[in-house]
Amino acid sequence: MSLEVTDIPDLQLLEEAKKVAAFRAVDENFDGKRHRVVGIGSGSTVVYVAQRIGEYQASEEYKGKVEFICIPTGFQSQELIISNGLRLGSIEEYPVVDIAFDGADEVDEELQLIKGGGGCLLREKLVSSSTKEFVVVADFRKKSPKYLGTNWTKGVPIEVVPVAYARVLADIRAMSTCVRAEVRQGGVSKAGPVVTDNNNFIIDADFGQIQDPRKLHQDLKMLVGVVETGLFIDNASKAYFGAADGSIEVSL
Ligand code: ABF
Repeated sequence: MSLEVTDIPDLQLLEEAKKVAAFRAVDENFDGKRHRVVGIGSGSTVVYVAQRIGEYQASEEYKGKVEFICIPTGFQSQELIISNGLRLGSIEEYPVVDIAFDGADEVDEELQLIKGGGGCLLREKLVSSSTKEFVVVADFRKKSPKYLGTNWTKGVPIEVVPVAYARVLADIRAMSTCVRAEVRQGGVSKAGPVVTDNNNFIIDADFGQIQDPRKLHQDLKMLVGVVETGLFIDNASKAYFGAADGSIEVSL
């Protein structure tokens, strides 16, 4: 689909919304004296998180005195960490993270999330489960009016081991709330399944409005071959939503 000239101002506003959310989230939550190990998530909003933390690292206050260690959730965030002059660490070296910032596909009123639209859900969940504070940064479109599954129709990403994909797909399609489920296509060759950083496949499953995300997550995790789901339950401590007019909404 080609972009119309009239779409460009909206895209710029959306970008501004992501930037204000990310900058505000870092400014209000990141404390370089306490937060030495920092999780940096994936997606387009977290780009501005890495930029802001890079600015802190380069500031008079921290330059040459303190080095933040940044833990990535995938290849893109690894590149972000490096390109912003930050020190790259790994979750194997630092299994306890002080604070982490990441985007989301949907956020409900209880701060339960759908993540994994970018395909990094396992590592994102590993980092978000290993951190003391998990701050979500997003634009206004990601806030669900009430239930997850309301805003977007992509559904819940589910990471599965390749050999089990057909079995898991059949099990998910047999669930009473499943509207549809497909293996995500468009990997490197564009003709086959997307392969994650962990060499797994992703199934995108649409369950319509999700009234009990915890139960759905548990049911999915019970299926043999499911490695992780994109339902992030009780992980987030705060969410920052940037609006097109530059204002911010914070959910606690
Ligand atoms: C990652 O990036 C994913 O979990 C989520 O799917 C996505 C959000 O991206 P963006 O910030 O581009 O909306 O955090």
